[in-house]
Amino acid sequence: MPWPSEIAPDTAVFDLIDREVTRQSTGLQLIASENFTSPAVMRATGSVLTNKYSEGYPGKRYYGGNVIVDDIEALAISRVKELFGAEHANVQPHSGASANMAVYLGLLEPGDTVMGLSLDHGGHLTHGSPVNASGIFYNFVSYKVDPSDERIDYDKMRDLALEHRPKMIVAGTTSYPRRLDPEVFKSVADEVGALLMFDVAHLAGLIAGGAHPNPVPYSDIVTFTTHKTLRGPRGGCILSKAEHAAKIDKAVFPGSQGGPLEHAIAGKAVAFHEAMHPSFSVYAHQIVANASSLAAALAHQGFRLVSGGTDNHLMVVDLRPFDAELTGKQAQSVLDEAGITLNKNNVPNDTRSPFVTSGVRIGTPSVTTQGMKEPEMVQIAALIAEALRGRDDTAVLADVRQRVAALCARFPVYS
Ligand code: DSN
Repeated sequence: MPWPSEIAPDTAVFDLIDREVTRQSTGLQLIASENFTSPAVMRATGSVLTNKYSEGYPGKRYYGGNVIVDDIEALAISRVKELFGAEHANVQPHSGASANMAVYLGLLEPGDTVMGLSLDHGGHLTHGSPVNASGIFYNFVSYKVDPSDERIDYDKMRDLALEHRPKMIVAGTTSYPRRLDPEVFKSVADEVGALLMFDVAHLAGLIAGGAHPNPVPYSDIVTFTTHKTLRGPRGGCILSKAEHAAKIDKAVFPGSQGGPLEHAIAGKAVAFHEAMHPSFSVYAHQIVANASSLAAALAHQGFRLVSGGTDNHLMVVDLRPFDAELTGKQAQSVLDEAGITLNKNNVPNDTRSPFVTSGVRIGTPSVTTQGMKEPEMVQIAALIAEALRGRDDTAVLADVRQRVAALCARFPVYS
């Protein structure tokens, strides 16, 4: 029996995919957690590996026919261990959230006390938000940024750790523009006898490229996603010290997942290989240089940068000094119309709700993959400011939209 699409191509879906190709290639993609993955990664991800069941691990599967899959997964594991200098790797988590939950399942008991950065100060849902399983099953205590400089208050974090004696400290961020200091986290974790987990979903590519300190030597566990700065397929990964390997593997499978997505694992293997190439380090450093230029240019346009700027791939922009009436929600929607894609984001101690917000988060991984550099960052800041100033004027938005498309046409991502 042939597949139905052999007879009648599914134009409904493929037309929509074509429209998404156009959207991605004619607009500016500034969501800090997104990137353009390579054709090689997409080839692996769209391969026949999607047909295979392979519950278990290389050499210990519950199904036959895994001799090639074993080699693929073993290759992904050895590459990622080499890339980050890790003792153990599990490449099966379907996402960053799955990776984090597997770590908690493997190393904690329900009700254990854990510390994580508050979501509204740049942490992640899976670092103890009350609406997430992490906050439902574990007793998370949140540390915060210092209101005076909007950087993590390491002294208060230590005080909290001494008070609450957590079993684990989670260091990790989704909208924090500053460097994380693995040595400080390690010293606090050691002082209170806590396990240290770094969630570097956002930073993995910068770490692989040497543009951010590597927390692996300091941490019991490091989790990350493979599709952000690392530029791989959508998915997650867990690195650990050898002593935690058995517990982590058991918590991923059978603890929290069934069959691994071996097509995604093959895509991860390709991405790890690409990240080992010397050009990836140039890319990672350019992401940071671009973010720094974009932040400076936005400040010049009258925006306030949370913490005064950025050390990494992203910035959180406080819109209030630019226009006290403008919310993050409105800015996201106006900029969408102008072909500039980013997301609304709370600023620390925001008076507006997470659905409205006073800020936006902007990242440079995608535009850097396209080959844009510092001069284009200055143009992007001007386009953002112009669209937001003229947000009630459809002609202004149409004009910005056109100039955005012209800029993107100079930096085609897929030929
Ligand atoms: N959703 C991701 C982000 O945008 O930062 C985190 O999981």
